[in-house]
Amino acid sequence: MYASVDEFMQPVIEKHPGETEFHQAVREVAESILPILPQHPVFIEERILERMTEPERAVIFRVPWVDDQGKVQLNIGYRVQMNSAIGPYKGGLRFDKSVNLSILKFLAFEQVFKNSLTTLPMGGGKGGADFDPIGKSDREVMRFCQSLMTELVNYIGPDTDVPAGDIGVGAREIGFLYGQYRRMTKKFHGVLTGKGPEWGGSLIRPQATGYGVVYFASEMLAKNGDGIHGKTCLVSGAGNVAQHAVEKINQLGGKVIAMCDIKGAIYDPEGIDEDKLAWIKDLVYVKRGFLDQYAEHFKVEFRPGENVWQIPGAQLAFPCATQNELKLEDAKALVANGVELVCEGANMPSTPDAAQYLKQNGVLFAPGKAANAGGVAVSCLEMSQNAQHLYWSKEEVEGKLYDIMVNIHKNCMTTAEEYGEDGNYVAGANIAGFLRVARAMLSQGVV
Ligand code: NDP
Ligand code: 2IT
Repeated sequence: MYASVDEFMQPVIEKHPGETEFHQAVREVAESILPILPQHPVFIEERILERMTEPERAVIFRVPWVDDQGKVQLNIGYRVQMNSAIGPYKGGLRFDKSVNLSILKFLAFEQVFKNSLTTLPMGGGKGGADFDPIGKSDREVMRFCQSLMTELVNYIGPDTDVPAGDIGVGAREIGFLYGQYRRMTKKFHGVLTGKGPEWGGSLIRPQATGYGVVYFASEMLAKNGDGIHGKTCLVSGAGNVAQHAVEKINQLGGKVIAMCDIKGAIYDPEGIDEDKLAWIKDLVYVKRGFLDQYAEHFKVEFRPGENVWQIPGAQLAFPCATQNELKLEDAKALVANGVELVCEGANMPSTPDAAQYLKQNGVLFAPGKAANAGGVAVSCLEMSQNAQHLYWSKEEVEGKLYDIMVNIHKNCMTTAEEYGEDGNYVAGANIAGFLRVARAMLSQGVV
């Protein structure tokens, strides 16, 4: 047994040098799991946590493509297949210029615990490329997706590994990827999720992550007899997760006064209502524009290069953009401004010191791997529908999503309580996610 988290981390850092995001994600889980291992000596004996920190497989490949000027462009493609003890690898693809192996390993690692929490049969994986979609034409995105899939096709399948969207990968990209997969394999089946509703996509999948995050926050507040109604909120990001979080907050009677993207933040004290949100959806997905245009159009304040966390007047905060976007100084501003709850829509958006500061100062804090699991959960519902060759109604899927989020919340709470960490959603999520995968790995031997 390890004397400290540092001792556990030492070989992880030595074997995966320079992968800071991956180290951060593993350390956060180790902090929750190492203290409970003495209650499960067989997991120590069988080195379950050590095995979980090593990907089953990671592939890296060249993605060449030709731009609109006829020039050859080159990107790096990846698929990290982290753990398949409880089901086929499942997790998104990210296209962003920051993508590297460390980021995808952290995301794949988080995905293992998240997918376990859903209680559905999904292992964890993640992939993507250092491709920057900003400023690329539809044709360029299509050629890139076709080139990426020409290699990725070798590693995926409906019972092997089922990718989906993430940052920079939405309906357009999933369409191009699916088209190339179908052309190469001559198969029409559920190999990707987040597909269009006409060709196998589940209703509510686009909304699922954002809606699920807000359902999770509602459950956290309901514990104290409170709710979203009448609350003022900050939401970072302006993409898939952020937009649908705003939509659900509005539906439940809350008000969102700020959002942001890579160019900066908008501050709209009157609230981003349904009509303004529809304008943002068109801006982001049709015009491929940025929020500075919202500020200009609706005559509200734009804060160039800033995030939303310094903006006063809110009680609830939803980080829905990217990893490490909420830093210690932001956490301090949130506490000083009276924020009561931080519910993570993005994966690992709070830095470790920020998360600790929020918890120490009495802010209700939910980690992404629990709160944003609604997206992958509905992805699994999409796989079920595809396997049965039928579609479920919007109401049916949203009802199942709601039940799943309520259950994840309950599981995090009761597990935290059981292990003496009452009210600690981070410990509850890590332990509950770990136990299911650990038991499956134990049953399946040293593989
Ligand atoms: P999108 O690409 O749809 O949106 C991402 C948003 O975040 C964009 O508005 C983008 O701005 C902004 N953003 C990205 N990087 C930065 C940055 N460095 N600084 C400021 N803003 C930034 O992605 P998603 O909404 O799908 O994903 C958001 C987060 O949620 C990610 O952490 C993802 O891993 C996580 N997630 C996603 C799920 C899903 O189903 N899609 C499921 C669970 C988690 P701009 O457009 O200007 O680049
Ligand atoms: O981080 C995530 O959970 C996702 N990007 C969604 C994964 C999925 O397979 O739907």
